[in-house]
Parts: sequence; C-alpha cells; structure tokens
Amino acid sequence: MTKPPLTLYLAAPRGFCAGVDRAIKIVEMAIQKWGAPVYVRHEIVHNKFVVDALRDQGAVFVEELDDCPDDRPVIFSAHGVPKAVPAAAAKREMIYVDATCPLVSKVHIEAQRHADNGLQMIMIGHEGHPETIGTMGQLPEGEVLLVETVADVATVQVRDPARLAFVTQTTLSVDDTAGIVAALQARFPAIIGPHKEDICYATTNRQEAVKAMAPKCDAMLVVGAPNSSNSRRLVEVGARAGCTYSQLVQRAADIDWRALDGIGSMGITAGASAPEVLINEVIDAFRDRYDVTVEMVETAKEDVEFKVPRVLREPA
Ligand code: 2E4
Ligand code: SF4
Repeated sequence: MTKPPLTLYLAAPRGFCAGVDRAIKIVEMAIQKWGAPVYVRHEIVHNKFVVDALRDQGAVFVEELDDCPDDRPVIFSAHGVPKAVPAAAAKREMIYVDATCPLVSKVHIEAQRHADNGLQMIMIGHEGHPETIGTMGQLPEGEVLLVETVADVATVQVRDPARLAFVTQTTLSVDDTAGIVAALQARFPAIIGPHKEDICYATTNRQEAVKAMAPKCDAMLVVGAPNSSNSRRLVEVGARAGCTYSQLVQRAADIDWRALDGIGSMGITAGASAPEVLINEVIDAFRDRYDVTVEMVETAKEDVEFKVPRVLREPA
C-alpha cells in the first residue's frame, strides 16, 4: 500500500535548553563524583523519560528535603527552590548542589534586590508551580503577591502603589504576559520591572518558532510532559496562531492517529525539557505511516551554554 504524502514541519529551536542540559549534567556528574544514591528534590526537569533514565543511573527523586538522609548529596531541580531549602540543607550539614537554571536564579536575585530597596514584589506566574514557589520563597511568606491573569491585576491589594516591582516566571506565554504587564503598568504607573519580563530566551524562541510554523499546519504536536509549563504554553501558542488541532504528547504512543486522519501537513516541536530521542520517535512514527517530507521552520539559532557548579568540576 502506498503511504499518503505528508509535509512535516519541524520547529527550530525546539527541545532542550541550556538550563535543562546543565541540570541533567549536574545529576550525572554528582553520581559520578559521589556514587549512588544521589537524591534529587523534585523532578530535575519535568520529563518522565529524563527522570527514569537518571533513576537508572542511581538518582533518587523525592519531593521534600525531609525525605533525604543527612549523609547523601542532594540536588535541587532546575525550577529553583525557596531560600528555606538550602538553609535547611546547610543546617543538616548535607552536601547539596543547586541545579536551578541561572536564568531563574537571576530572577531570584532581582526579587531580593527590589525588596532590599523597600519595594513590594508582585510575581506573574502560575500558582503552585515549583518555579513560582521558589521565586516567591526568596522573600518571607506573604511578602510576594501572585498575579496569574489580567483580572487578578484589578483586585490585587498592595501596600503602597508608589513602591512596587514585579518579576515573572521564565516559561510564561510571551503574549499573555505582555497583557498582564500592561495591566500592571496601567494600574500602578510607578511599578518597576525588567525591560519586558523575565521570560527566558529559550521560552521566547520556542514560542516564536511555533508562531511561524502553526499557520502552515493542519495539526501540531508538542512533545512534552503535562506538568511542563513551557511545553503547555507551546500548545496554546500553536492553537492561537491558527493551528486548531494542537496537542501535547509525551511520546509516539500518545499520538491519536484517528484525529489526524486526512491531514497533509503536520507541525512538530518540543518543550525545553523534552529529549531529542522522543522527538525522533515521534517523527519515525509519522514516517511509518506517511511519505514524509521534512521542512525546518527555523526562527532563531541558539548557542547558550551554562557551566556546572564548581564543586562538580573539581576532582573528588
Ligand atoms: C526550569 C525553568 O517550568 P517548566 O514546567 O516549563 O519546566 P520544565 O522542566 O518542563 O522545563 C525546564 C525548565 C526548568 C524551564 N524553566
Ligand atoms: Fe532556564 Fe529558560 Fe531553560 Fe527554564 S526554559 S531552564 S529558564 S533556559
């Protein structure tokens, strides 16, 4: 039987960012340096495949520092942790390595600096997400106000509208965030913030590529996990940019082939925590069923790299 033709658009950039590369390397190098088990507080990045592979190498994933023994090293995930977490590890004299992405740490420093200058902080982020918990946890409980939507901006109660600053989660929708920032600036003209927001280069680039790709596609798949904020934003961006069938898949087995019946073009991208092997698995699944022509939709080139912490570059 001849296979139907399919143009497969591949977004670039897609998949792993520099912060994810570094975080995974930190776990691998820690296991090499100290032997197994090495504890990891929270999924190092939001991807089951990455977590399972590291578990096979000797990582033990836990949600709380209290679940770690004193005498084994612990790594904090790429999303960042409240200040109380490294403080508690230090008090227990544990070896700990912080795999927080440097671009998240930068936001932590910003929040602290504004608070030191006497400004009340507002965070634009998703409630309950570990990055939001980590960034808000740079300051004492109740000091950072959270807004998630434009509607929240209308009701947020501030101490002094003249002494305010904002920070954001790094993985938000660029367009939604612009709306929330505009609403903040309209209600609090004196509010201080970053140039635009704290959304990182990788989030911005992956959303831009999807915007360029989506209008050409009958359907679009984002390889990523359901708890991955940046991956879920890519699904939304694709739908808004004109590709009505925009879905998240963890791997090829998740593809709903019946829903794709009759398509002639397909877009594929991946969140910052999704490994290339899973993207290739998805592409191969299309090659099995279609006569595929691959076309790249490249909107940026990335060459960002982050060093691992010094303790892992030194001999044991
Ligand atoms: C840390 C910061 O934040 P999100 O849920 O998108 O995290 P994920 O692990 O999916 O992606 C990597 C990452 C980690 C992104 N920003
Ligand atoms: Fe860092 Fe951005 Fe990657 Fe998050 S998505 S880990 S902030 S580079």
